[in-house]
Amino acid sequence: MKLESVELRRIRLPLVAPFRTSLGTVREREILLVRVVGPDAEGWGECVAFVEPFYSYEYVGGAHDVIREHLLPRLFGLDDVTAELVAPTLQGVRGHPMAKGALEMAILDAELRAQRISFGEYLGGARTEVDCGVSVGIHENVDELLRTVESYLEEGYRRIKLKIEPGQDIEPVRAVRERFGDILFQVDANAAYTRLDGERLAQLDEFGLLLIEQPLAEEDIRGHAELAKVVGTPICLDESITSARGAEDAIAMGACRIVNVKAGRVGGYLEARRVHDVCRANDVPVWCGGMLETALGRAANVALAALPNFTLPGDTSASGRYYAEDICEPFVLHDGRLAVPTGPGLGLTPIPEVLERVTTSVEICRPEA
Ligand code: OSB
Ligand code: MG
Repeated sequence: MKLESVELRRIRLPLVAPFRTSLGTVREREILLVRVVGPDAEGWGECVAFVEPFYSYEYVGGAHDVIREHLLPRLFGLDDVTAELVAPTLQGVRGHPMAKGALEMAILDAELRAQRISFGEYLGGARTEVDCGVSVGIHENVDELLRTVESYLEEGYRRIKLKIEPGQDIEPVRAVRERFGDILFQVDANAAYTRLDGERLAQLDEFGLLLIEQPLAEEDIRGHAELAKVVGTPICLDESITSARGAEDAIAMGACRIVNVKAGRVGGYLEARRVHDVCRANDVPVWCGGMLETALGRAANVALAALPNFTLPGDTSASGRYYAEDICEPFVLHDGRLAVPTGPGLGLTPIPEVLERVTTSVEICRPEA
């Protein structure tokens, strides 16, 4: 496909409730959407960067800028752009995986729509629906936390993940475990601990957690390997895993026994599938992470989560966990699961009236004449 134009659209969506992590609190999402247009197909991508560079160095304004100034000129130069060509073509631009991943997603959507193949089929999905967990923010007050968790369990979520940080860890975990018994339960620290916190984190062992996600800094692979010697709960990496090769190395060094896969973090769904593949070859289970996506990004995540080595429930929650009104037909939980879309490409597109209402800016980019 020759790219004719690319629309960079910014939208703003309030979250149904503030989401507090050790990195900060998110109250609303400002999201960059990408629409690519070719001669006989168009496709949509969602950039998972947040408005502030708090999860990684990427942020929505920077992603928008690097796409316009550095990534699109390279893609406009190709006579026949395919999703497979995006990463190799953009290799000369260092970093910016979320920006690159959004473009690859849009191009893959356009390509698969034209071929009438779904994301799930293309990626190699092994199931028609996926088990869903939910990520629960840090709550100041244990009673409120228990009420939040209870309502998610009543909705049918199959796994609870609790955000933790030093001082907001042992007691909330104990309270949830005591109240709700034998549920699938894990925690995510978003790099809030240091190498000196081994003893504190080992105190979580008695609660039978599935995993501890990203306790230490993104760069600290060795620290995670050291931690794994004193903490019995399996360590899972999120921020640290930025490529399939990095995943292979982290596993070889004993830094993680489980991997959280987020396509945006590794530069797109094709690299995400490679992360899945190397983990599978190493008998390391993976699960699908989330970045508070709209239904657009969620559709791709749910397709990814259908691959065979996604054996743990993901942060693939229903639309209603995030947004009162989603930009596409919402994902609804059935018996703790979401259905993998079956239509061509992502299988859904934004609802025009809703999209217009939440849009804050639109920029159209075209190849130079
Ligand atoms: O670390 O997984 C994370 C949200 C924003 C940034 C980072 C993370 C998260 C979540 C929420 O945990 C996952 C979701 O429900 O989309
Ligand atoms: Mg995480």
